[in-house]
Amino acid sequence: MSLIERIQLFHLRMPLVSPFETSFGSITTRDCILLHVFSEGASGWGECVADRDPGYAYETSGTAWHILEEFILPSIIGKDIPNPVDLQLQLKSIRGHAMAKAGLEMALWDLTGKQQERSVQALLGGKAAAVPVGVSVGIQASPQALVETVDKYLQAGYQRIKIKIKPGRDVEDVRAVRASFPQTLLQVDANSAYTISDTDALQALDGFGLLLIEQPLAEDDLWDHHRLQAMLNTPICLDESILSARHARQALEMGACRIINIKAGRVGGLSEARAIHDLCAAEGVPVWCGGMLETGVGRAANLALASLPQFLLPGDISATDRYYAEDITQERFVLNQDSTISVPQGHGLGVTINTSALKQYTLRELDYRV
Ligand code: NPQ
Ligand code: MG
Repeated sequence: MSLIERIQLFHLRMPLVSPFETSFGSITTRDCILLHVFSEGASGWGECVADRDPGYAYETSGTAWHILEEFILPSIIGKDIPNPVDLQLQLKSIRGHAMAKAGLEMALWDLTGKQQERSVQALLGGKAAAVPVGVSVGIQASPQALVETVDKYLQAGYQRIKIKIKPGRDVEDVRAVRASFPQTLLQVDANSAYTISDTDALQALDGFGLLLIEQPLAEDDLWDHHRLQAMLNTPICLDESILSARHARQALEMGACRIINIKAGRVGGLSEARAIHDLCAAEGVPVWCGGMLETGVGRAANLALASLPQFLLPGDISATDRYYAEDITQERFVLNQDSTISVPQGHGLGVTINTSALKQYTLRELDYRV
């Protein structure tokens, strides 16, 4: 790469096309921070996926802004970072805050791709021209309403459905969807809403032919996931619990899961995400790409990542219109006939910013220079 001369931050708030409800709450807007890094005439964009509220993870757009402004940007401005994979080491003295770090790293991947006239897909080592995707469906008013929503997404062409569950809204929801769609690829995500004493409720899901049960227990609880996995036939997939390649190795050694959801933001960037992918490839463990309701910037990065060969299950990378009526990239991602989305082939992430849309959704900005 080259000398980091200037970094702009944009705190955005984007309206969602419909409310999204999970075990941790319901939202109608999505916050994120876009980063724009300048170096010797080139620039790159990245997205920090922390949201306004600490529902999915402890990081928020507020904490990420603080950590970026006070610690991360001062430690890299004016520095030469030859390769995005060097960033983790450079930021080693800043503990935690994976999403803040990952946002910057994504911008460095985009910048590097632009400088080298290569796609981020090629830089990461991905090959597939398009990747299989599914849709994540929030908790609906009733099981009947859920069936109608699922039907709408199946009509739109999604071949894999994930439904959000929580205690009291699990087996009847799954039963209703299964009764209407016996053959559909189906999985559930609890976002840590259960404890090991809810094993009965989770075992009740075992007979529905689910692809996986995602993150049933607490994020800091690999051990009880191991105990639960031993009592389930359905594979457990970990999301929130896996914050590094080391966690992934330990979870697999422990038998805490059989599948891993990879999100670059959760693990501190695309480099660590690729390291988890490589570990799982060596172990023969399937992975898939999670989603964080990204704008076109983060969506492009997810597509590049999900084109690596061990991404064997469909990703939570839906078409732009599943989340946003208007996006801040000029490109909109659409679902192909075969439930895939094409991987951008332009230099870097392969997206361009719609500056008027960016301006429209910006709550605050920061211009940081040497
Ligand atoms: C998951 N994503 O796999 C997450 C959860 C999630 C697509 O299901 C704002 C910020 C809203 C982060 C909603 C999907 C969110 C969010 C859901 C993360 O667990
Ligand atoms: Mg999840």
